[in-house]
Amino acid sequence: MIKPDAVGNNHIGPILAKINEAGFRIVAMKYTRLTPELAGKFYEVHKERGFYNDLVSYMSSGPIVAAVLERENAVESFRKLIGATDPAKAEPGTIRNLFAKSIEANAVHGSDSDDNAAIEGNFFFSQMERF
Ligand code: 3AN
Repeated sequence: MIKPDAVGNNHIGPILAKINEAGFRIVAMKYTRLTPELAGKFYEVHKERGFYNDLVSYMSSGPIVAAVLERENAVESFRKLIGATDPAKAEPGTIRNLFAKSIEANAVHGSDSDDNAAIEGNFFFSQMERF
């Protein structure tokens, strides 16, 4: 997912270019906006964390881009490409190092396991929308 800060700052194009250059295939993609209810559902695993309410309002504050990506070893490779959750700690050249503003407004989301990638892909896309 490309988050509201990155969409609002016109970083969709440069981020997609980085994703393509790193060898990912985009198999589904949409520009949309999460309602607070949907953002709350997407981040349900973080419900007990102190930052949950802020995260939900932030993630529903503007449009996002959701995509399903394919590549060998995709989850690990993508997390390497995006860098650490806190952009101040993200390696130079990573997407969060280049485009993120803060630990909350951190430009992109990546699934943390193959199982969650399947769940999160199904959250945004039906079978018909994947190629
Ligand atoms: P990642 O996105 O790197 O997998 P998670 O899953 O631990 O990180 O956190 C999910 C999202 O919650 C992050 N992308 C970020 O927007 C937000 N977040 C995580 N930790 C914090 C924090 N300490 N303060 C504010 N927001 C946070």
